[in-house]
Amino acid sequence: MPDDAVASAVRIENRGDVALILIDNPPVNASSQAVRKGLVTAIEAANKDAAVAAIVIACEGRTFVAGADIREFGKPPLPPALPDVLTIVEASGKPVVAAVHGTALGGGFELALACHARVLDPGAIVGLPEVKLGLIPGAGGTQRLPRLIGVRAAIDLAASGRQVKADEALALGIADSLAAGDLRDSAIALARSLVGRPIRRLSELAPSPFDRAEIDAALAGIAQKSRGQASPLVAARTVLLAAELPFAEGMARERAAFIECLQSDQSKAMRYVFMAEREAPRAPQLEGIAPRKVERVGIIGAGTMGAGIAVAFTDGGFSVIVVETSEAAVEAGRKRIAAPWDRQLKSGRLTASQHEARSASVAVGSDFAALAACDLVVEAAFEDMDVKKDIFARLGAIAKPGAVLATNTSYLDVGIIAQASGRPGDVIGLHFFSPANVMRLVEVVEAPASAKDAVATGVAVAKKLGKIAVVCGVCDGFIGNRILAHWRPIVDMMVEDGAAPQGVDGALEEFGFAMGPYAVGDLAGLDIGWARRKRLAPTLNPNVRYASTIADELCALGRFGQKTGAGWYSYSGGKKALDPLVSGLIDKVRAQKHREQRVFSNDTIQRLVRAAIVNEGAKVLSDGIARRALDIDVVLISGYGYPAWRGGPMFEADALGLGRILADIEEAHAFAGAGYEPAPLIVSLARADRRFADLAPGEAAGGQ
Ligand code: T1G
Repeated sequence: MPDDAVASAVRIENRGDVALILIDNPPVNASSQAVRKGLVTAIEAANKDAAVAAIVIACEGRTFVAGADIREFGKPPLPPALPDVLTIVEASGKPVVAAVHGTALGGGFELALACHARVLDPGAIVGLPEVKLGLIPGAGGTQRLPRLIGVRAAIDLAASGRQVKADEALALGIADSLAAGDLRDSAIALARSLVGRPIRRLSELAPSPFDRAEIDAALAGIAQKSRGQASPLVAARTVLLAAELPFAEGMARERAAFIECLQSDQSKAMRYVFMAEREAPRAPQLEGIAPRKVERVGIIGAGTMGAGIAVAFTDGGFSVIVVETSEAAVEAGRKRIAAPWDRQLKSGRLTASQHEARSASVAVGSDFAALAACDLVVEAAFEDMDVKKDIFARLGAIAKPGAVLATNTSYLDVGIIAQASGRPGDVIGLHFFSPANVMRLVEVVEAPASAKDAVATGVAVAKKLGKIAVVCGVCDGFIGNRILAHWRPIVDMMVEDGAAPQGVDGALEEFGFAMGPYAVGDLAGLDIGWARRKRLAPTLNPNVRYASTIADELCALGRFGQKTGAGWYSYSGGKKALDPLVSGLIDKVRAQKHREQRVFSNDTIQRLVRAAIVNEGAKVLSDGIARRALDIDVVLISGYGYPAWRGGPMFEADALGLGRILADIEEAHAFAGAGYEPAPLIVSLARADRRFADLAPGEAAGGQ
């Protein structure tokens, strides 16, 4: 490590008798090897300097240390290890105060805990998000934090990975104070006030007493909520060791558990997802393309999606106008838009003035011409091609030159909509996921005529909304809904052949999905899929097994799910319950179709669903709808709840190996029939795989 790299990463400035140690490692001051070396040098120098009475550690740029350098993981460790650096910081004979701003996360928060006191900027955030990488805190967080805030609170933070705002950090005792003025001045003043007083080192404290039954209940809750991911429970149990072992032994156990997690498949998968989510918006075809400027945003339609999109853009700091078709719809839309802010005001997440400012910055009306002033217009009207073509014909005529015109369609051909506008170069798809102000994913649809800077504008806007943009091409359902429309029927076939909807839901929740497909259908509304099936009915391929008969019959009875109080399940008083009418309906359809019944194990359900997802993902890739496998993984994880600790379907298929995934794809094809043939890409990759070397050139592995 060259000395100048260390010197540029960490330097000391003297503030009278206080040594101000400044870390400067853009973009997020990750504790790289240079930072770690520089910290040791600086702490040792400050302790040797007789003119120094106290020490402050602060960071340049937008944030205090945001964690260990993720890019070092999986490579040979580079000394000094962060836990050892923090031991040196904490052992300082002179008081050390952390001046925390931005997001002090993971190793950054652990550095702050190794200091003897902490001053937070009022806007600062702290947290231990290691579990989001399949890890646990590995530099003393599980041992110091419970000694500061208690075991129960420390378990909550270490196992959930949640972020803690400054005022909560103060209330928990994490922050000694919040900076009233300049952060560094406040920290320097606090450091001076500690001179000559006993130094409080967390490692020397014992956690306060706690209720064991409460902890056991918390551990059980964490196990249940983790849905197959290991590290949250490991983190919680390691925190608990702080109450059972001396600090040094607890640190040794933390290190061992951290290394085990670091080497786990789950952590490799989650670290891939972390990088994939940041790589996804960097679509290769947009390199060097500047987005257009967007300040004023227009939204057509204030239904569920339109209202959610309006909230997302308003929360994102844009000026928003929403257009509806009638005064009644305007009024209803206004209420729908205000609803999340009303809830946040009630729960204290929004102040009254913030609520007022949000409501004031979105105008809802029925004057279509008002959209002419917008830089971006997002259409979220009824999911019908004729309706959308009419809207885009009108919009194309009035929107200002250079405005980007986006449709929020879930399935329809954006290319056709674009042509209707008369200015197809300005038209893209911005496919938000419901609720649009919550879900992180946006599919940015590049139609054949879309100008590259229009697509780049969609990506840039998504990032400003704090969302993850994935650029895709035009096909029925783009990436996510196309794959959903492919694997969803396979579970319906299982239900026709003997599986119970609740059994399928249970198997896929055991796989790691937050909710099973039948519960999701009831939540989203069964009428949406029904409308699509009716739209596609004339184009149905008679050779492909039709598996939506039961769903169609439920819809024909007006059972659209939670919104009608009944769907696959019944919902009285908001409680989901099995409904004998549904099992009767299933038996009737099974008899009508003379389906031979069989038992489907959880393993079979999980393997065949994953196989169908991977297989259609491979077809999405070979069709060029997605350019990279990571695009598919990011869509399935952030839009459809595929468990991140599996890395996404394409990552998991690679990890499983072509032989296994191809065998599952072939089993799915044998069960589901036409439409489930192995994708050429997978077959060709399988042929390239040494395990298929004995295949005669003409003999396709997947029965092509
Ligand atoms: N290491 C290396 N690079 C990082 C990084 C990290 N920890 N965090 C972010 N980056 C890069 C990121 O890849 C991107 O680079 C750029 O910074 C901006 O990130 C021992 C073991 C801090 C809230 O999990 O949550 O400490 O792709 O686009 O939206 O116990 O980054 O542009 O080249 O996300 O403003 C624990 C992870 C690590 C925090 C900022 N810490 N980072 O969000 O910017 S494990 C974390 C974040 C650990 C210890 C354990 C976010 C952010 P590029 P960004 P952002």
